[in-house]
Formats: sequence, structure tokens, C-alpha cells
Amino acid sequence: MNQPVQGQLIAEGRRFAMVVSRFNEMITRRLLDGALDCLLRHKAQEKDLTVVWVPGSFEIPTVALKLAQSKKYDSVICLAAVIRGGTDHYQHIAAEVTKGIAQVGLQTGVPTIFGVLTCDSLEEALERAGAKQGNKGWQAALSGIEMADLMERLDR
Ligand code: INI
Repeated sequence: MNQPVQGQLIAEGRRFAMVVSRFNEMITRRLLDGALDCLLRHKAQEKDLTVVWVPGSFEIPTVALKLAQSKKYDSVICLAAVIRGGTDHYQHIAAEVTKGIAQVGLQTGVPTIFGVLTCDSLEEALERAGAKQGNKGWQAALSGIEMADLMERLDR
């Protein structure tokens, strides 16, 4: 049997783009800090990191697609927080950003990572942005690193 193929956690020499939603910035800044910390700890170089801010989650797929199509990045990491409000607006935004991010990855073959919190409350979001439940931005970046390496291996 052939050896199983899996991505290694090697960020050195790889280029990463982060698309970050300004909506709920108190949360998304923390997600971005987590993602940057993860990338730098895995030896990515600052010059290889690009951060692009967008107004809200809904705009993420459009920008992620442009970045992925540019072929300048080994992974595009999408960071946002969708928090339930008094209406069903939340559901529409959450559904579109989820579908959109998946489509970017499938359409371009560039690993496009879903670092989007979908929460019932600000408190729940804070817990996942560096408090009790860890930092989802850090985890998203780790997936970006692994997938970037995996895609390269599968090309060999
Ligand atoms: N954008 C978010 O990133 N999170 C939210 O919770 C949110 N809610 O609930 O409204 C949100 N809305 C803005 C949306 O993403 C767009 O920026 C806006 O509709 C303009 O297209």
C-alpha cells in the first residue's frame, strides 16, 4: 500500500492571504491576531502575508475569489463573525458566506479556509476568539498551512 498522504505544518516560503470582515471588528481583530500568530510561529515570513479588510462577511467570497484567482497565494484564510440578531438576517449572511467560501476553493483549487464564527451571542463569539474555546483564527490558519502543503504534495 502507498503511504498515506497528509499535509505537514510547514508555512515557511508559502504565501497566505487573510480576508477579514470589519463587521464585529472587536471579534475579527482577535481572529486575525490568532491567525497571524499561528502563521508566524510556523515560520511564515511577514513579507508573505497579506491582510485584506472587507465591510462584512457577505463581501468575503468576492474578495477571496479575486485573491485565489491571482495565484499569488498558497491559501486564502477567511475570518469573520456572524452573530445572531433579532431577525433572520443572520441566517442569510451565514448561509451566503459559507457557500461562497466553499465555492472559491472548489472553483480555483486554492485552499480557501472557513474561519467564520456563527454564534448566538457576542459572548459566544468572544469565547472562540481567544478565550475559553481557543481562537478560531489560529485554527483556521493551521488548516491553511496544512492544506497549502497537502495541495503541493498532491501535485508531485
Ligand atoms: N456581517 C457580518 O460579518 N456579521 C454579521 O453578524 C452581520 N449581520 O448580522 O448583519 C453582517 N452583516 C453585514 C453584511 O455582511 C454585509 O457587509 C452588508 O449586508 C453589506 O453587503
